[in-house]
Amino acid sequence: MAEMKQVLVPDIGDYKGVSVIEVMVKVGDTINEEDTLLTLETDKAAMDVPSPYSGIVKELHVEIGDKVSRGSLILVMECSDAQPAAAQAAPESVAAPVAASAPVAVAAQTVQTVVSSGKAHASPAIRRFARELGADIAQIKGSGEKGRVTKEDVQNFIKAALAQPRGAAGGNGLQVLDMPVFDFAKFGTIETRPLSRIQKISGANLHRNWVTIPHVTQFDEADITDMEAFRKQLGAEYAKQNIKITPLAFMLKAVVAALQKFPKFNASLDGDNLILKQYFHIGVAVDTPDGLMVPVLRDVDKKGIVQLATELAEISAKAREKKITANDMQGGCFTISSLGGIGGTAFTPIINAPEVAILGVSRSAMKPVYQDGVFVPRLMLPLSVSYDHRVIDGAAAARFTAYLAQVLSDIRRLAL
Ligand code: CAO
Repeated sequence: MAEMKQVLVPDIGDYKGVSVIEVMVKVGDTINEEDTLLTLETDKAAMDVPSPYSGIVKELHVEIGDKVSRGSLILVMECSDAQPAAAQAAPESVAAPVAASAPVAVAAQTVQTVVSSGKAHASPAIRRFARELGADIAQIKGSGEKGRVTKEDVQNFIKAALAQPRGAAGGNGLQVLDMPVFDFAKFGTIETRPLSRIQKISGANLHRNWVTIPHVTQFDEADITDMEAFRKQLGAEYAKQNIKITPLAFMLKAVVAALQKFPKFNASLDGDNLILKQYFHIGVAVDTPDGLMVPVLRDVDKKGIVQLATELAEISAKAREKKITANDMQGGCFTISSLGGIGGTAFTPIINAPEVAILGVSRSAMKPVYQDGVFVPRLMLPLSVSYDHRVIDGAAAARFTAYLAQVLSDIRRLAL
């Protein structure tokens, strides 16, 4: 049967006239035994007052700023269940103590926690509330007395976080530890070199793309034996005009053929929409002494291998001579990062947002390939396609990469 019970301020040691700094309940709330009702603060300690009963709050007799002492009436509650052990053990006029065994000692410990954080000023109950909602109390601006973080501040912080747009442009709410500061000189001689402007800019972009895009990398190999034979033949023809035909010019064309067959790879995410592009501008990662740059070759679908080889040489020279403009690096649909001239068997390139996929090319090598019952030596090119899994499924990525390998293996397909 329902019973009305008074909840009083419990034993709080020798403190009298203690300030109420937080009231966690209101009339009509259903609360459980041990839920925090309010937080009190003395000049030395902040302490939570838990509920000795489960029930419904019928009357509330305190508000923030009130001064209370042991025995002050906090609220009247309608309880339907049997009285809990803690309440039974308490003196009739006083509800359960602040903490079950050693109230003041526990409260003092709580204060130590509050003070040691050094950043946010918040009661233990508010800290717990923030923790339960996954909010970092240190990031919440307090609107209460002396900048104290209130329950409303935590709620508003969570609401604001939820209202932020998802995706690369929105706040990502990553809650990670700060990197510790190391004194490297303690362990040996060091030299400090500032990062170049390009390194700082590309580093920040790479970091954002790495943490905000769910990357998966698909690996495959293309048999480029025939392509290489043709490239060498073409290279000899154009050498007198000083045009170097590198494998990358063929890859640009092959990538466009694959983008045309799989349009989702030639897209960008815009909120809940996918923007499918009908142009084919391909970025090429260029290694420069000052860091990584990604100039964009325009309308690759409309250009031939020789023209692309020429433009590639021009744009990479421009990048290395620091003559590249912001315009030269904009509007890309897909990026190729080729480390083939250097080495390696595979790698996992980072997507160049807002693009949704990137091709990494490693060094080709002669390998024995089993064909018609015998092993034959073939020149195999490793391909690594990283893709945004929000846009592209694994099966589509496998088909795209296999198709790319197929086109490179038989470049006559570029003419189709
Ligand atoms: N396998 C084997 N050899 C390859 C090859 C491959 N996949 N790709 C290129 N090569 C060869 C070329 O044929 C050339 O050989 P020769 O000098 O004997 O003709 C040599 O490697 C050097 O090629 P290159 O670098 O001059 O030309 P490229 O078209 O392959 O690359 C460019 C141009 C600008 C992409 C390249 O110079 C570059 O900067 N690569 C680095 C990109 C990068 O840093 N990516 C990482 C980004 S993430 O950090």
